[in-house]
Amino acid sequence: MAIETPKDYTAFSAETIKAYVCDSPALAAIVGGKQSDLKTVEVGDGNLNLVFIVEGPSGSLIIKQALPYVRLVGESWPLPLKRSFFEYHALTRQTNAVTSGARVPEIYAFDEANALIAMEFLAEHIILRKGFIAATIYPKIAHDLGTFMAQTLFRTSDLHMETAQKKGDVALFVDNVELCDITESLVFTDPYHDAELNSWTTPELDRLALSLRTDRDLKVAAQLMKQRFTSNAQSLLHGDLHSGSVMVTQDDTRVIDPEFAFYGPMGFDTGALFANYFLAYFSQDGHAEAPGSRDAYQEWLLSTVMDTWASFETSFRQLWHEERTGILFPRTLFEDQDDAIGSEQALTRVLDELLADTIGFAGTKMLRRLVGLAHVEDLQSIEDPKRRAPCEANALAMGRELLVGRNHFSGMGQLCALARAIKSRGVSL
Ligand code: SR1
Ligand code: MG
Repeated sequence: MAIETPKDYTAFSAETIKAYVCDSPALAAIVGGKQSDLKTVEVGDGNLNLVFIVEGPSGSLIIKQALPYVRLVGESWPLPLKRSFFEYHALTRQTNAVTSGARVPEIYAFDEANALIAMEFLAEHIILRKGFIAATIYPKIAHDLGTFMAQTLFRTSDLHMETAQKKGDVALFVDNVELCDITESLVFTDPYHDAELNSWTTPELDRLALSLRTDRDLKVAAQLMKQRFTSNAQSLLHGDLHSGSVMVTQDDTRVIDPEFAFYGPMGFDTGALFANYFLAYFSQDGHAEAPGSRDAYQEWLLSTVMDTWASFETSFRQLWHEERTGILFPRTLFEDQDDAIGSEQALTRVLDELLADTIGFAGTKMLRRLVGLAHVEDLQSIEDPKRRAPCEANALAMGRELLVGRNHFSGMGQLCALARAIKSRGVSL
């Protein structure tokens, strides 16, 4: 289906963005100087958008602009510009929802006609995924991301929000149709049939990749998770919370790029992050400078899995006790009747369900990065397919176990034990 691009939209270049910035009083005041003083570069390396760094004598900023098509594929795959509108509104809600831990960049301006957001340039930060590839330890990410997820997911849910506001917001974000459609196809369906844009390390991974299509338990599980994705408007999700959507320094963590935002199941965001921790884990053997040289880093990744969930749970429990002001599990049924045990029982049930969702979604998010359209740099940057394929085979085995066995894990410790066991026995190609 062709999507019409509005007439007043211009896709900028590193050169033409200079005049745009100078013509905007708010942006010109940040960068300072004249047009000829500005240094600009286009640095977008994601799948969808243009990203410009603009530096002037007084300051710098980032401009992220949506293209009317999928950058990764080209103009043959049109994609509406309105994703920028959803990203902007998700960023404002996340700004309000987070009071500690990871934050989103400061937003300077939103231009709906040009599908463009101007925001803080995080010059010192790098993309977390690149940090993982370089085996860099980030001591704060577990706390910061666990807290970010708990705060954004709890505070945009029926556990906290006023009902009219929540339903109004669900109605606003439900129009992010095309981005949801990408997820519905690319994450939940395409890996399990001969979708045109699928790819994998061939021929090494052929047998395992093709086995997904005849794995009945796996296909049913993937569709059950898809059903939870499409039919469960629990919270405002980031919608694409992988390690490429996180920027870090040693002491600061930021979450970027919520253009896939919509109201969906909490476990989709948490699952995405844990999937990417495990993808990073299995990729390390392909980056190891000598056998075993990344073992300690892999253990740090697993400790980060544990600590992120612990931080998420701690923060979620605190919000449950202090900010449960919405329509679900009202205090009138529990605390106001001196029934603290009932409140704890309900919280345990909610967290158990969330853990199972997290694990199931994590499984789908791992598998799609191994045999679907969009792969991850953790694995793609292992140049030798003979080294890459065993890492991918291990990750594929983990993804399958998580998806099919999602209701049978008691906690993140079991997932870490499974990851270690898969690494140590190695999956046959
Ligand atoms: C066609 S877009 C492919 C993927 O890139 C984004 O990061 C999302 O994960 C999407 O599924
Ligand atoms: Mg993105």
